[in-house]
Amino acid sequence: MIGKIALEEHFALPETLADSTPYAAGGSWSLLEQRLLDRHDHRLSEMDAHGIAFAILSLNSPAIQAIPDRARAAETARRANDALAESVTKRPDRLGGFAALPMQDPDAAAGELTRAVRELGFKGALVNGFSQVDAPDRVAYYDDPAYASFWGQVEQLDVPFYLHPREPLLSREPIYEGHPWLLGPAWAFAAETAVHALRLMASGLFDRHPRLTLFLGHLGEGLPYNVWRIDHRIAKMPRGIPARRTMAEYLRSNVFVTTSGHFRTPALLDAIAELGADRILFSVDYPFEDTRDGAAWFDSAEIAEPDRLKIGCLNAARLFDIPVRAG
Ligand code: GRE
Ligand code: ZN
Repeated sequence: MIGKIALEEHFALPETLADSTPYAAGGSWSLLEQRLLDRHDHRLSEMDAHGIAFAILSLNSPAIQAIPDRARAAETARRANDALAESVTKRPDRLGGFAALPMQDPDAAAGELTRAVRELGFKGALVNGFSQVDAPDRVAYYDDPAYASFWGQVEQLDVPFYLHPREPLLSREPIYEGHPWLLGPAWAFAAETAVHALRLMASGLFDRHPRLTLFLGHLGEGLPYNVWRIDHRIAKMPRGIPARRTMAEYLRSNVFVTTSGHFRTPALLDAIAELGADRILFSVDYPFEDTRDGAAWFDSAEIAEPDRLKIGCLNAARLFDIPVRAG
């Protein structure tokens, strides 16, 4: 399929690059490094080679979220967004931007998102999970009441908030001790991100802001598969949950998921069954994943052709106002 649109595609600033060193597979750091720093040359030729017409770029992980100093987090986010905006301006026909946000300071985050959307033309925000605030072991999750006005501003700007994975803090997660192979994209990313997304839903965030939209990568970080049991058990044991609706209802009314790094047809079919094909969007997770793997899988996955068109490009074109070049 040509004309695909991809939404979880990353770059790095020289100063955030080191955050990605743990994810270089088998001695391939110099290649990963080059690809994270490049925002045009190789990136666009990979997109050309595999039928991707448009990509929305975002900063690597955890980057801003791992800078406890509020002022430095805000400055770095601003620099990242300005650098990305400059690249997007050179190829507005191929590239868009999601803003990095200094969530350490909710007002600064709302201000930076507003600037990124109104002045830089960005399509929304992509945030790498919880933020470390003031000290490396102090964390903030975004269901905290301190984010009430931040979320109001996101809803008002009418742009999505992409909750992207980051590594949990090992000081808080002894379960991974001695099992490094379970960290990162193998498991810990999904576990961390799924719980954070459930915290947002269960907090009643989407009752207060019904037009707010949350994006999740990796086919929803396991939530589509697990949501029936989550709701089944919450209904039996609500324990004072603030949310007025079920998690499945929020998945179907406020959440979109992308195929980033999860190139598996039975998992895609499950996500289609739980959320509907209008809420699923193609992505690769370049350069942590190979564009070839994601595109070859998606182009020949056994799904209905109208769904392939929606997931491959029509949903993103509608949501982000991107021209359709599908075929
Ligand atoms: C991601 O962005 O989701 C990611 C990384 C590093 C390794 C794998 C991966 O940031 O999926
Ligand atoms: Zn990613």
